[in-house]
Amino acid sequence: MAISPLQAARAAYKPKLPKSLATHGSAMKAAMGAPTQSVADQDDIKALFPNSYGLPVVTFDAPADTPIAAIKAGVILSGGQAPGGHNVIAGLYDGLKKINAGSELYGFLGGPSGLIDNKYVKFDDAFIDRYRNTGGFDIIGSGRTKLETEEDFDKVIANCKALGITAIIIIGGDDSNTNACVLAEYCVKKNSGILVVGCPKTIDGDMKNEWVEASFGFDTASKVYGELIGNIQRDANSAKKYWHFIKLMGRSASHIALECALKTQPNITLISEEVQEKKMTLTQIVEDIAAVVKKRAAAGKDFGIVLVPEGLLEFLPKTQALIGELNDLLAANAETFDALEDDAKLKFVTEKLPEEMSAAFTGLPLTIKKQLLADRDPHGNVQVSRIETEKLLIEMVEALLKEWKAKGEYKGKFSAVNHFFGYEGRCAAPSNFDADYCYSLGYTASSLIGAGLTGYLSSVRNLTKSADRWIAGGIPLTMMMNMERRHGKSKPVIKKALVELDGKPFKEFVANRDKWAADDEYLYPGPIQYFGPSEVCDITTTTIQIERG
Ligand code: FBP
Repeated sequence: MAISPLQAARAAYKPKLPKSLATHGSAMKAAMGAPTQSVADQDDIKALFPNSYGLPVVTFDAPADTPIAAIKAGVILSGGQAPGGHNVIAGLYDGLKKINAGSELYGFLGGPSGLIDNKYVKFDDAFIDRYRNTGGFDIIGSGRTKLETEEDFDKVIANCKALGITAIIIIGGDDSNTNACVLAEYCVKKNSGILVVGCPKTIDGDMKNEWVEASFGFDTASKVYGELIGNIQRDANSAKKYWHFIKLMGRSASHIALECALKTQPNITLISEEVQEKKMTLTQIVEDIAAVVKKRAAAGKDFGIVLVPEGLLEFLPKTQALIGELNDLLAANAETFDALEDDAKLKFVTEKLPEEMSAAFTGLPLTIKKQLLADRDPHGNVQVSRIETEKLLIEMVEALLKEWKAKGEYKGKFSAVNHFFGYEGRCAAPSNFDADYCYSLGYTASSLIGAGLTGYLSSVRNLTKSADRWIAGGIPLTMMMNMERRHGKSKPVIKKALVELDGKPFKEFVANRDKWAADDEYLYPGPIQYFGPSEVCDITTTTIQIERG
């Protein structure tokens, strides 16, 4: 198979590991910390996870006391693609072989459904070598099927037992690791002898907490978007005739938008969490944007850049309540609703919604209404990547500027271009940071399994330091759980980490945004560099640097 010169050069890259693992290999002794609590709803979570609640945080500093027998493990990639997934699998494979050369790794195909339907491949050296340091999830594919029912779990256990597999590694985001947590509990309850370990993946960056400093893929994806935004800024600043509205992925939290703002210093960046905190309406957001357009026009600058987080609409209090109501309504009437034609769907919803919500729904443009009624993902989430918020904002800003112009309050020219950066970043060749971090996460996952641990998330910390100073270990999945409403029911799920408005990265942004709005202080990060000086090639995200000093 033909590969590009960069792929050939990257194939030879040797990812760095934390010193403890690089020195002792992956057969490690787990140093146990104190018992833990879930982030919220402790009584509910404890009752739902009696066998895995309260486990201690573990770290790996010293080698295992005795040799570990060969392990047969199975791995899945779950949810949206994120750069570095292949390196997690490579690290896991190498780690298992290092524990015992007789170990074997199976990859289940197409995400969680592969585990249920028993579709798998068996890895060997040549197979793994083809995917080292490459982007994408094409090694085994991914999917968003939810592992939820006892029937699913029983099939997973039966399939693993038939292959002799005693450990499952789930590489995924908050929803997928929720699956991992529930499956781990079930496997213990059923005395199955199968361990379950997760790895923190998602470009959205919202699977983080005190112990998980970053989800993998966030660094590479935001670097790709940063490059593209920088290029557009140069173009805007050269042509001086367009306002670019750029929607950025991140289904819920605005971490990507904030990171890209700090990297590129655009004129306007909306942060959904702030919009929610200030209980802003769409009209207020539009007025704020139009005010900046007007001010810049008065200074002779009819151009600029606006970054829009993908999940914005879900954070507008009114729309949020509307989406919550729609989710419950659609879940309760799924069969009837699915059988209706588009127009009938709109009518059905308008009639069934409470009066005030129905009015809010009716007031939305038709395209947005249809997008809000589109299928939920298997975890019950609105598929916000399909909602064209950036176009909606352009339309509304344009209309308001027209009004101001008619009143003689605005004299500029507003010509806008819309963009959506999402899929462009999800399968990029992982940055050195993600290549190292992912390989270390996979290697650490093998150590967790080797130590006989289940219900854990592979954790590699101290990420602002060089890789040799990273700390490898595991954190209990139940520690991250709380109760949330999904598909109209209260369910245990891993809590999403939103942008903290009292956190240092957001404060840094606030301290600068007025200056960035008026002046053109654009930064041009350029493409990811894989070879060259460390200060260019090995930098972590701006957010972690600011957060962790
Ligand atoms: P994960 O949370 O599974 O990592 O997915 C994140 C994401 O990339 C979001 O940013 C985006 O809204 C969504 O996936 C798109 O999903 P899909 O790939 O199903 O279109």
